[in-house]
Amino acid sequence: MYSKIFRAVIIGAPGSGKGTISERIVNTFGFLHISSGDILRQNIINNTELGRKAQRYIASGQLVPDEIVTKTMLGRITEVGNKSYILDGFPRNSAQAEILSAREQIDAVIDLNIPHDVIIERVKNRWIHAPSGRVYNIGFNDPKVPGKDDKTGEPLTQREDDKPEVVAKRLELYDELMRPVLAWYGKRGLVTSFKGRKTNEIWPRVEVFLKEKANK
Ligand code: G5P
Ligand code: MG
Repeated sequence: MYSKIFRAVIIGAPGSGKGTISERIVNTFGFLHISSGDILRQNIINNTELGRKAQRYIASGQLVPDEIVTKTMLGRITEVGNKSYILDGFPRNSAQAEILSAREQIDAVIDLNIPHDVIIERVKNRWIHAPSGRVYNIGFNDPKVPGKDDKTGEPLTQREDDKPEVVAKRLELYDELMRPVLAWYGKRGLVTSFKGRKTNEIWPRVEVFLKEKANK
C-alpha cells in the first residue's frame, strides 16, 4: 500500500473528534489506532491493576500519572512493531512528548482545532461501547439500534468523565498542558492544524493531507 511506515500523532481537545477521525484513518489508510484513553478504559472494565490505578484520575478529569501511561503506551508501540500507526491521547504533556521522541520518529502531528462551545454540546450526546472503544453520537453517528453497539449488540454507556463539570476541567487542563506540546512539535515543523466545527468538513482535508504525506 504505502512505501514506508508512517507514524502520526493526533492532537485535539476532549471531544474534538480524535477518535472519530482516527477511525476514518484506520478504514482508509489501514493505520493502527493506538488510543491511550481506550486502553485505559479497557483496563478499567477488566479490573486490571492498571485500570484500578487509573480509574479515579480519569473520573475526575485529571491525567493519569506519566510513568503509568508512558510505560503502557511504549509497550503497546513495541507490540505493534513495524506498522503505520496513529497515536491518539498520547503524548499528553511535554514530559510524555520528550519520552516518545527519544523512542520514535513521528512523521506528522494532526491538530484538531474545534471551538469549545461545539465540544460541550457534542459530549452530552456521546455514547460508547467501552470494550471496543467504538463511539456514537445521538444525531451525528447514531447506533443502528438505540442504546446498542452495532457490532456486538451490547449496551452502550456514557463516560463518567463526560459529566459537564468534568468536561470543563478536562478542557482547561488540555489548554494548559498541550500548548507547550504543540509549540514543541511546531518548532520541528510537524504540526498541521485543521480548524472547523464539523468532522465531515475536516475529514476530507485530513484525508488529502495524509495521501500526500504518507505517499512521499
Ligand atoms: P481520552 O480518552 O484521550 P480525550 O479527553 O482526549 O479523552 P475524547 O473525549 O476521547 O478525548 P475525542 O476522541 O477527541 O474525545 O472525540 P470523539 O470521541 O471522536 O468525538 C466526541 C463525540 O462527538 C463523539 O460522540 C462523536 O461521535 C461526536 N462527533 C464527532 N464529530 C462530530 C460532528 O461533526 N458533529 C457532531 N454532532 N458530533 C460529532 O482521555 C480520557 C482520560 O484518560 C486519561 C486522562 O485521565 C483523560 O482525561 N488519559 C491520560 N492520562 C495521562 N496521560 C495520557 N497520555 C492519557 N491519555 C488518556
Ligand atoms: Mg477519544
